[in-house]
Amino acid sequence: MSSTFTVLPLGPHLGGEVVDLDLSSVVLPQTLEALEAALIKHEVIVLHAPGLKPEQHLAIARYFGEPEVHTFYPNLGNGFEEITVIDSKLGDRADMWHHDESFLPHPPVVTMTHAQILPPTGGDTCWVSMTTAYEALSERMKHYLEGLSAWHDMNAPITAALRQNVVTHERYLEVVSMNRRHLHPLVIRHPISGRQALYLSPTYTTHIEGLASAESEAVLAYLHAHCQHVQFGFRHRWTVGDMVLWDNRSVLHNAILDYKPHQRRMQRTSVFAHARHG
Ligand SMILES: O=C(O)CCC(=O)C(=O)O
Repeated sequence: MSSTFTVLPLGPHLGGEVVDLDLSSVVLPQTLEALEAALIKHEVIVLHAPGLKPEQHLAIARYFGEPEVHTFYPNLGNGFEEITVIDSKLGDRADMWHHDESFLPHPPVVTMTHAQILPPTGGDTCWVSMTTAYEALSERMKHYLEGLSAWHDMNAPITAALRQNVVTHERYLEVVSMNRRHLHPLVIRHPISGRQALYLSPTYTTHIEGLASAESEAVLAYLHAHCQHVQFGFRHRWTVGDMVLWDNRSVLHNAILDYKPHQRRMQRTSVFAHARHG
């Protein structure tokens, strides 16, 4: 397959920088195919895309899946409802380790975020390779996790946010009334690469089905600590115009909130699996 760009690895396990990409080519099938191959391999890819137009943003998104119109974040509107705006000035934040919307039965497979306004310093995003974290476990531990499933619950972070006094009680009730939670295997297999990955997060995962509460807490605490080993991670310092794509089946992410009172504004789209990827 011929590609019109080069991918430089940003770390031994995850992260790839796409260089020499002609932005006018991002709508071409061979470019999209090569971007997908890079994403599957590197799990997170960084494109330098200042001036990327909303229609190009959506052309990339549509190749990877069915773009989501986000339930509660604002969007660009005017035909670009699938491009969500996450603006710190509106109080929006994502400083928590998570897979996107893992409380859904079929969570988004890929998310792409395009930096619009950045603070002078800070506001980096971090990712953890959950495939590498899984592969680093002992064979005995992998065997133990086989067949276990855990609940992912949207109520968990909103309850924490209420206790921290960073959301209103009305917002808390609104989220809780949606009652969004789902049971997912603790170890998933990527449908394209075939690699296995841990699938849990300290944000949404509440307990492991079938274990006593103390057992579940101990296993989850161990796995969360394991995933925090720095060698599984990658941190991106944004420049305006950067577009980062990540594969929610392979990585966890966390957007660091360390830049108040400055503004950070991103345009992002997450996509649900196309039928072709099951
Ligand atoms: O703003 C970021 O860097 C990532 C935010 C995030 O967690 C998301 O868009 O899902």
